[in-house]
Amino acid sequence: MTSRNLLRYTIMTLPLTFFLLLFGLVVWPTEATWTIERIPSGSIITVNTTDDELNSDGDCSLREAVRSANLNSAVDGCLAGSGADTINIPAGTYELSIAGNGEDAALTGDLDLAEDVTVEGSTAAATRLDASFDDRIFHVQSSVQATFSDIAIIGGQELSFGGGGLMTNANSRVQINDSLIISNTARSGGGIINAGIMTITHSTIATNTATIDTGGGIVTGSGASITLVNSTVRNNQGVAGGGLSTFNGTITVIASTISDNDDTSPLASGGGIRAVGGSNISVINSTVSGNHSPFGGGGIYAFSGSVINLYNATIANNSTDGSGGGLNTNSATTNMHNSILADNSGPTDPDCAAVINSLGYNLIETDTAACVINGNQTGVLTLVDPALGPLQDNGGSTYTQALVGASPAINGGNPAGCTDPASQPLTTDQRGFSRPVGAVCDIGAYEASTSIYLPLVIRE
Ligand SMILES: [Ca+2]
Ligand SMILES: [Ca+2]
Ligand SMILES: [Ca+2]
Ligand SMILES: [Ca+2]
Repeated sequence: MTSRNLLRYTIMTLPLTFFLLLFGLVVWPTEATWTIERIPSGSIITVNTTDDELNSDGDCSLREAVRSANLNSAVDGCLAGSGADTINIPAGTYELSIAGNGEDAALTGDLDLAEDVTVEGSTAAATRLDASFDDRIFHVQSSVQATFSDIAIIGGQELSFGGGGLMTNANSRVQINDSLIISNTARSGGGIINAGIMTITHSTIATNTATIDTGGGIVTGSGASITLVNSTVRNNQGVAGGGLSTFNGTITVIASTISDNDDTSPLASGGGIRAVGGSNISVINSTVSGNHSPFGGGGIYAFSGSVINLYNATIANNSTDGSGGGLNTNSATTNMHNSILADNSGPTDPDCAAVINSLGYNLIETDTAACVINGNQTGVLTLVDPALGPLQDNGGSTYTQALVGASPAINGGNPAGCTDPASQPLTTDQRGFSRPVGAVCDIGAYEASTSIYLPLVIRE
């Protein structure tokens, strides 16, 4: 093994080592065996000071509220918790300052959630949680069900472990709605490290950094899963897997955009999404655009037994200095249906260094020798430009790349209908606009209409 290959091998196995240490001894339940005894819904605990404190001055800080919810008893001026409580956090900036990493009772450092709870802000723009110590902001412990809504988690840092903004333990179930996870930093999973079942809707994960390992935005562990719906993962940086990364986990991207994420190691792969060790990735009605990786797979990289399902995906404008600007897979299965792989860049194989199992009706612009298209060739277009517009607001809650002019992707989809991997019809495009327009749906995440969407409307 040359020193270059040894370094590459080391980089590639770092996440494996890390996750075996993290999750290797955990036994994961299947969906069929999953049971959680729901505890009764509890109190509404309203925070009434922005100070980070645990004292007896008569008010209710966020830390005191978390302790009330965990202990089901009154802590300082907070209402006593009583089961699955709701913590209300009014508009304001809450700077966490009581330091103490590695503690799990919400006494110091991160706010540890030990019992089912809902954490509700006012809006993500108005309720801002920040940290000025070396620890993340929230830690959801094993088997806890937690919902976060309308908050911004900003500036957490966890430099010895993972999850700068949020960490979840095994068997947790977490829902994040209408929130921002921004500018957090960690060794692994700059924004989030997830070991449970997580769903994120109408939220943005942006400008987070993984300093030593993978997953600038989000890292998902072995047996864990993350589902993104109407959400954006953008401008994150990791050593590898700049946007999202998993080892033997599941990532499902629905009506969402993964954009402008980057890898910092020259030998790293997977700028937008990185999947290794038998992972399962689905990108449905979604856009992967503008991501970069030095070594390969600027958009998506998959390795060692992973499965990728691309259904009405648009994978465009990603880049690499190595091979496979859009897509790079090795010993992985890549199923592709009604999807666009175009306008990516790289020195040898701009769009693809992969063996694709076509399910028909794909547009793959640059069909080089390293980009093998097996499977169903019906409706497969190569060596044509899809005429994509720039990634921008075209309506809906996420940015998309419109089909402009006489794009060959328009009405190029499967005449039997655009579907998800479970063969369920996709009745809207990524933006939520009706699909199909006309008799046949379009290839990719965007369904062109006969009228042009104008983001700015000036009324008389
Ligand atoms: Ca107090
Ligand atoms: Ca409680
Ligand atoms: Ca903790
Ligand atoms: Ca703590």
